[in-house]
Amino acid sequence: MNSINKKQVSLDDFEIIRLLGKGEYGKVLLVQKKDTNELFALKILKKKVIQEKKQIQHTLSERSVLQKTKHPYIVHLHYAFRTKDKLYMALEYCSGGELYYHLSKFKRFSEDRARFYSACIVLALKYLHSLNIIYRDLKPENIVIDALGYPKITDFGLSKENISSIDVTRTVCGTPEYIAPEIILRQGHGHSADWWSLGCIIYEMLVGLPPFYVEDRREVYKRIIQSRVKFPQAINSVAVDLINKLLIKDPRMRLGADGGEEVMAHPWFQDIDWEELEQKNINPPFVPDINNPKEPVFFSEDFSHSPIGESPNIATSPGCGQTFQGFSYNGSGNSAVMDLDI
Ligand code: ISQ
Repeated sequence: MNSINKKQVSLDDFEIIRLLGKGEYGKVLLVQKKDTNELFALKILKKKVIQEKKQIQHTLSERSVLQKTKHPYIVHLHYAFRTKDKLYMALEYCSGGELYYHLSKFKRFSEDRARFYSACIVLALKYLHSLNIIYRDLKPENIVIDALGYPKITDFGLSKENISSIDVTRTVCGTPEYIAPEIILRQGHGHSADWWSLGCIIYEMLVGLPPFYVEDRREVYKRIIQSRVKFPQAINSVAVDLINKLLIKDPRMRLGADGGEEVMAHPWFQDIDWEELEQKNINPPFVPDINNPKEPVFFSEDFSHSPIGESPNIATSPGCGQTFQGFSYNGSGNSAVMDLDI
């Protein structure tokens, strides 16, 4: 049952500007809403691919997570709608591009820049955990930078809601380099899995490569489970201490196991004013130079010449199946999560 009163949006309400990214399940377009001229990142997922890949629960989870959340360091979902064969999510557009883009361009960040992004992500994770949401798929590709230089996490396809640390899930998913050992070992996982991924990201921002990186995927898994992480000499010992504590193999012993406050209290974050950061009152160390937000410069050039055509906008009809019922959302924020009938 859909309790939305406002007019439902559709693809017709947006002008397509450019392709921003492409993944296994669909693509992300830069679009402009015709009536307000606002820019959005429109994430488009093909229902067929999602169904084939048994990703339905993930997709609905992403929509429902994003709809629930309102946080300065989490991308906001403004609208969600569907057609006969696609699902659309109009997300807050972050014109500074993916963290991954900047990391691959500069190889690594200064300690201050790495600390700033890490601290914002700590606040986002602490907030998600307070809602009993485990992110599970934290990686530089899933962090975008807004026009002011603040990072935001996106892509909630893998996040699992309503899981307490005791009531664990047993699904293997996520990107190998950042995945926690307890997920690989199918020992069930809780909030600590996200603190592990944060440790991997801090390492990558400071060192230039993920901590267990090697070409062979099986070898990555082996290293995650068995190997101690090695650090180049140049890395600050306080940062090394934090990363080592976030990369403790036993999730119960890992920093953050007793809550995000433990991570916030680590000496590496000593100079962070957490309250000011939560209010976005701290100036980001890097501000993207954006002349024209409609001409994205911080996204991979691979996509800039790709065709961006969208198939005709066939409105949802009663005959299109009930599988994705409950997906649509008009941004009012108070519509019920509706019937996620999977
Ligand atoms: C927001 N802004 C830019 C790119 C994005 C990609 C995926 C999800 C949200 C985004």
